[in-house]
Amino acid sequence: MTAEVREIKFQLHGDERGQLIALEALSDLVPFEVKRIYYIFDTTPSTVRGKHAHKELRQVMICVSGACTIECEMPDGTKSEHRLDWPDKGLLVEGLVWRNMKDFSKGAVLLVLASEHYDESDYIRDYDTFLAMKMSQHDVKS
Ligand code: T46
Repeated sequence: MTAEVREIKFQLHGDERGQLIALEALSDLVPFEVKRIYYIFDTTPSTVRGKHAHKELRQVMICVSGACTIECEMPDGTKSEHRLDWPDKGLLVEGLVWRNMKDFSKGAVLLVLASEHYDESDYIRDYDTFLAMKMSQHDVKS
């Protein structure tokens, strides 16, 4: 699984009644079968969640209410920050990406579509292990 982080803009179907967004699995915007959905809410502004990477998991994150920031570190060391502050913004995160979720606004709800069922063995929760794994991934490619 090649690591990837990509911002996604969903199509709005809006009219005078309000907005609607439809997401379909196995599409350009959600390029996997969705096997699990979870959501994070009732956070505090100072909370930092995540602090882990995944080996194989593919996910699309959407802040369906409020806002939060996703901080990512790629296997090549590239770091990026993505503010999800409107429901038409999504973030595709795949493979070995160290991620932190932070700066939650009051009432933020972060919805996540995931390609696999929950599996703790897919998590890398130790940063030094992530560094070692990213070094070996980088070495293989270079
Ligand atoms: C991720 C970020 C964006 C389950 O039992 N089932 C689940 O599907 C999930 C996601 C979690 N859990 C349990 C495991 C822990 O005991 O819920 C507890 C909290 O999980 P965690 O500390 O991993 O939560 P976050 O917010 O740090 O990370 C979550 C996802 O776990 C992770 O895959 O990419 O959101």
